[in-house]
Amino acid sequence: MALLDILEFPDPRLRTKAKPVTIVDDGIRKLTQDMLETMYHAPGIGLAATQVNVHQRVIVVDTSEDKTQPLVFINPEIVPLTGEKEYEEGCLSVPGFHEKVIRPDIIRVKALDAQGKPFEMECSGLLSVCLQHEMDHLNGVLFVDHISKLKRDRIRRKLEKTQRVAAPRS
Ligand code: K1U
Ligand code: ZN
Repeated sequence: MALLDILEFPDPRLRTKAKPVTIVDDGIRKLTQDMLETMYHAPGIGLAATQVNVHQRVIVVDTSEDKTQPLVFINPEIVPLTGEKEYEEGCLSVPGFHEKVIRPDIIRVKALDAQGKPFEMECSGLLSVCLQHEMDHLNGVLFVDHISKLKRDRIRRKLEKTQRVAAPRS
C-alpha cells in the first residue's frame, strides 16, 4: 500500500469532474487500498479520488468509532430522500477550516463495491453528510462552495499564504 498526496484548495485540479470507472480491476482495487491508507493516516472519515489527483468516480469512507468499517463506493449515485441537517464540515483538502453546511439528511446511495458488485443503502447522520461531501469532490465541488464568497476568499488567501511559506519560489 502507499500514502498518496492530497491536493489542497485552491488547487485547480480539485475542480475536475471525475469520469465513471469502466472496469473494476486490480488497478482500481489498489487505488481503493491506497486511498483508505491515506484517509486513515490523515486522519479523516472519507476521501474522494479527486483529492489524490485521480479523476475516476471512487470514494472511500469509514465513519465508525474504531475505524474498522471501511466502505468503498465506485460510480456512486445519490438520491436525497427526506429532511435537512446542518453539520460542521471539515475537508482534508481545506486543512484547518470548518464551516456549517446544510444538506439533505436521509439519502439513498447506489454504487459498485470493490468487486464490481452493485449495492444500495440508505443512510443518515454522519455517513450521509460524508458521502454527500465526497460526491461533491467527484463533481469538482468543495464544501467552501456552500458558504459565502467572503468566507471562501478569506480561507483561500490564508491557505495560499501557508502554501507559499511551505514551498517558496526560487
Ligand atoms: O473529504 C474529505 O476531505 C474528508 C473529510 C470528510 C468529512 C468530514 C466532516 C464532514 C463531512 C466530510 C474529513 O474526514 S475531515 C477530518 C475529519 O472530519 C475527522 C478527522 C479525524 C477524526 C474524525 C473526523
Ligand atoms: Zn473534502
